[in-house]
Amino acid sequence: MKRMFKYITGIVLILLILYGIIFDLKKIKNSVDKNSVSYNGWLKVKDNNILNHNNDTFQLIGLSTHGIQWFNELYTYDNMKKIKEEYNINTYRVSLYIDSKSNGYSVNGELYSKLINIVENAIKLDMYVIIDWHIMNENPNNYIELSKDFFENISKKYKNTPNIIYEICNEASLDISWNELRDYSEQIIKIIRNNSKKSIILVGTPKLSKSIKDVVNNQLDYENIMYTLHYYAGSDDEVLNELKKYENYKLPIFISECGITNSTGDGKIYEEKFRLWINYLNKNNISWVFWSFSDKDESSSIVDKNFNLTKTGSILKDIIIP
Ligand code: IDC
Repeated sequence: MKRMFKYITGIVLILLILYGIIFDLKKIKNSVDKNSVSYNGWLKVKDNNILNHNNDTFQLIGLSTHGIQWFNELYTYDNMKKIKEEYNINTYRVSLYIDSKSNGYSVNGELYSKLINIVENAIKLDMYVIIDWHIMNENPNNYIELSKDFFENISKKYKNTPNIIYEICNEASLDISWNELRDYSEQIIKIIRNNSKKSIILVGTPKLSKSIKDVVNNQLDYENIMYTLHYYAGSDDEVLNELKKYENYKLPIFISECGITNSTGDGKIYEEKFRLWINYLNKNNISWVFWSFSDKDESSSIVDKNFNLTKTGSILKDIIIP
């Protein structure tokens, strides 16, 4: 009788332990963040899609910083964490302005360490992070040596880091042809690829990154390249038209900047148009980044000086997490 009792208690104990293990495993499985870099790993480009390391399609959705020479204090780990959680985003884009008028990197070498700090915050948050060489309405060749040097250093530093995505020219001015831009891009891509074999590289397109018509039949001959388009709801109807027009080409497109205002970044908010735009992107699994994560007093900013969401910030939240 005693023996029987011991035997049954033993079995019950074993069952309890097994149940505990299974329950814990389930908990661990449920707590895996499917939006994170740990889960998705190195990304790759296949036709017009981004795939994660299990070859499942994946969409990046995120926010772009404003110029880090002006708003560096805003991009602390805590603030970036709050905004990540508020919006459930998986990507930050860090804007490194280059021009001297904006006190950019060409005259302000200190920005390098500021950029690294923000990139490191994003890595700690297990997010993808786009390093944006923020050429603004200029010829990227004006800074070609600086650009080569920068991408050589940074791609060496991050050659084994799957979080990093390189954007090698934000917006080239209207007078630059695709051939010229393509040539610039090829020089920089070679440098990055020499260090980092797999990272996705985002290439700016003509007309301030608003036109792919010359790109579709003259693409770069490298893997894991995507072409950027920028869209502002108040001024860029033609960008959406162009996207639709060239849909069949399966060009890998990345929307590295889009906004709910007109292209000045200020003034009226175009909520309806912006919603239609995002619907189109989400339906087609096109990755997008919003301008901007800043508290500047302009209508494209998502937070105010007290770090509360602005009207734009609230609309965006409702769009991302309906
Ligand atoms: C805008 C900022 C604005 C700043 C201006 C010049 O919102 O505060 O005064 O740049 O530095 C872009 C650019 C991006 C612009 C944004 C909105 O890439 O730098 O930011 N925009 O104008 N392309 C189209 C729109």
